[in-house]
Amino acid sequence: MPSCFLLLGSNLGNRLQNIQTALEQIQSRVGDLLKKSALYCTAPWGMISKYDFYNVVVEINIYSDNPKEVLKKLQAIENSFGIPKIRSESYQDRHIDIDILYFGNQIISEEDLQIPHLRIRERRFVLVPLVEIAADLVHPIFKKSQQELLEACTDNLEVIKQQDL
Ligand code: PH2
Ligand code: MG
Ligand code: MG
Repeated sequence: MPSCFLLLGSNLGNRLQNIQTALEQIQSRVGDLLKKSALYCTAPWGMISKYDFYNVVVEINIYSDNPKEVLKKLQAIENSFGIPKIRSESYQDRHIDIDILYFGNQIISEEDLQIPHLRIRERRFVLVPLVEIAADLVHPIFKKSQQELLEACTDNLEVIKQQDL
């Protein structure tokens, strides 16, 4: 089974508890947790919000080789935290957000699913935890390691290590 990298984010409620609960649900319904980055406190990216995020990147060994099935399960986990009242095009404060960053070496470009995640290289809050657990992992399109992507990243928003998980 391919190994898959996920980003978890929370900026509402008990952020650490939200992330821990989501990780337990991922472990029981989606795949075995292989590696976990530390917990990072990160400034809101691409949105105006009073609330900083907690972000974590994990590597999992997924139980299914079907990315659409994995996406559905992750969305079900997100929805168990409550469905946002307003459907909006812009980013919103969230109890939990789970994004697929990489799914093995697969490249998928569909309306509801893009893998690798389209904005990895623009986001320090993704690259810092990724480098912590997978510095040498090569991006299947850009052919650059996560370390190289971080070195080239021009995002200056704060990413501060909070604690180990
Ligand atoms: N997620 C977003 C938009 N902005 N900023 C930070 N720091 N962390 C996130 O997880 C995040 C964000 C959309 O999903
Ligand atoms: Mg997201
Ligand atoms: Mg998302």
